[in-house]
Amino acid sequence: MPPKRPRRPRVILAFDLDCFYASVVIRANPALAPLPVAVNQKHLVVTCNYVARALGVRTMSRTADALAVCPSLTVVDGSDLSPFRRAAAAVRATVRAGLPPGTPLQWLGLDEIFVDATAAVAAAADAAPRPPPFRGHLRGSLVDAEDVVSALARGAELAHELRARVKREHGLTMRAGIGRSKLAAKLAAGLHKPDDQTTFLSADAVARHLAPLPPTAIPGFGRGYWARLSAECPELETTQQLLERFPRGSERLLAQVMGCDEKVATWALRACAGEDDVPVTASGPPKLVSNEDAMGNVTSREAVLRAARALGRHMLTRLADDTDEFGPRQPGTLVVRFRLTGTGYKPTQRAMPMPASVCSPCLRNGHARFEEALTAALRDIVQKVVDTIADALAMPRFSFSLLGVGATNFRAGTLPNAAPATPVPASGNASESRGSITNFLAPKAQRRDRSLDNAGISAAGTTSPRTPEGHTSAAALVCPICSARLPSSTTNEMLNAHVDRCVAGGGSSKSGTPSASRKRSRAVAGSSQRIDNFFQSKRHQRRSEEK
Ligand code: TTP
Ligand code: MG
Repeated sequence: MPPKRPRRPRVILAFDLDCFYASVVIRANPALAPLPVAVNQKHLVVTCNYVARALGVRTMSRTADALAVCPSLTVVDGSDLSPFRRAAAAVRATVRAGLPPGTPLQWLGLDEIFVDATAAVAAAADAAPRPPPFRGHLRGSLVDAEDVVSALARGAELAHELRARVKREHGLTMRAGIGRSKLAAKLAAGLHKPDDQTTFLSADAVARHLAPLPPTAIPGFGRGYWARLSAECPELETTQQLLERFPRGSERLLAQVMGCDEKVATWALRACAGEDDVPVTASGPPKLVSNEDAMGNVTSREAVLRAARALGRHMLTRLADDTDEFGPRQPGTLVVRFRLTGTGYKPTQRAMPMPASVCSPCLRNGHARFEEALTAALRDIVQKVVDTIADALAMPRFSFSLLGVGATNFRAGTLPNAAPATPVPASGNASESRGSITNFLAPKAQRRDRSLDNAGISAAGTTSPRTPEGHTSAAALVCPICSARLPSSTTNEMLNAHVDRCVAGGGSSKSGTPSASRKRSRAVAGSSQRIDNFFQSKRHQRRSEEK
């Protein structure tokens, strides 16, 4: 038997950019650096620099309150996320370039990156057996096995190099956490702010750090669970007390109390003890690129069209940026979401084949015909939006409180026969060409189904994404997101629910129903996948991504 290769110690790095949006704003205007600076979105301070923090400004406070606390605060509008998205992509590219090919890299939101550096560190050990001295702060004692300590020291060195590289190339600072798990690395990254790094040497050190803290200090331990737990066991305040009250073996009982799966309870107890084996799951390009605008009450056709144009432009520039980062891909489906004032919280959502102009190979940053292609694609998107909301626009009075467009159902590569950008007539704006808008979505019978009180996607949107415009088959009931063929007995309501699930899951399963695909992915990923989702602790992340 060949000798068993010793198991390599796991090394995980977590990076978090310092006061990210504020740093991007200050980089563009360095004169702001010594001043207190806050970034405002919808009357809230979504972040502020460390100068402002020292003067008492708090993230997620109302901007008016922040100004009361710190009258000299410079408030910058952060509603356009494009500069932040671009900065995040550039940082990701630099981190990726500083790692051996194939190193798993996962990002959460725009400014957090996890790296599984196990293989990179092992390769460094093969090349230079003497470990470097530790960089940054240490938590725990150096009593663990020598190979573990050396691997963590190499991980800390790698984190230091990557941070220096990002600072040099992009003028942005980030902090790092190093540990043997994502939990350890993530918690370590929060310990010394800004522009610094910390290593947790052992699970014990993580447990000791968590012991006096409430379980909600564990990334992913939701407040809902905590509320149920506290209601049942009001005496519990810390993770240590939780471990004493629910020792190993009482996972089922804890699951009952928290109202969760036993696997989640097992994960929670292990996390309290500083243990965690959730993998770093390599991130890929987003499955849904969408922009949405909660608009107050928009009552004029012109304002709706302006919003549609702005949203479409955002989506197209994001698609072009994604092409820079991930290579070309074709969005098969356009998703339009809207909400009429007074119709509840849930927006109506319709999906339809993406206009060919959006798949133009000219829609790449730096392409000579980019602007021309963008104009043509924008015109087509606005037409689709107008078509989708035509019933509302035709009413004597209407009021929209939300509008959104998104691209999904991506396929890799460029279309070999993708239509080149078509020239736009000088007078060809969407409002003027209303009469000529083709309702490619549906034959008449189906069009009737698209009444505005039908809160969701209509049967009209259920054609195959690759069906050429104007040649919709009424018989085909195919989900435009996951391409699943649906039984002819499927009602509109069932269809809406199906498409909602697909879009929410960024779904693009090649076949089968979303629930079948969910079951499949569950079988593959097991509980760790779901727990990994818990890791996305920042509530704002999804919001930022969907904006
Ligand atoms: P964070 O990493 O939470 O905060 P930060 O980078 O600003 O500061 P820190 O140095 O403590 O890491 O969030 C990253 C960015 O996400 C932040 O710069 C602004 C944005 N954001 C929102 O859009 N909404 C929110 O609710 C929060 C908290 C942040
Ligand atoms: Mg940050």
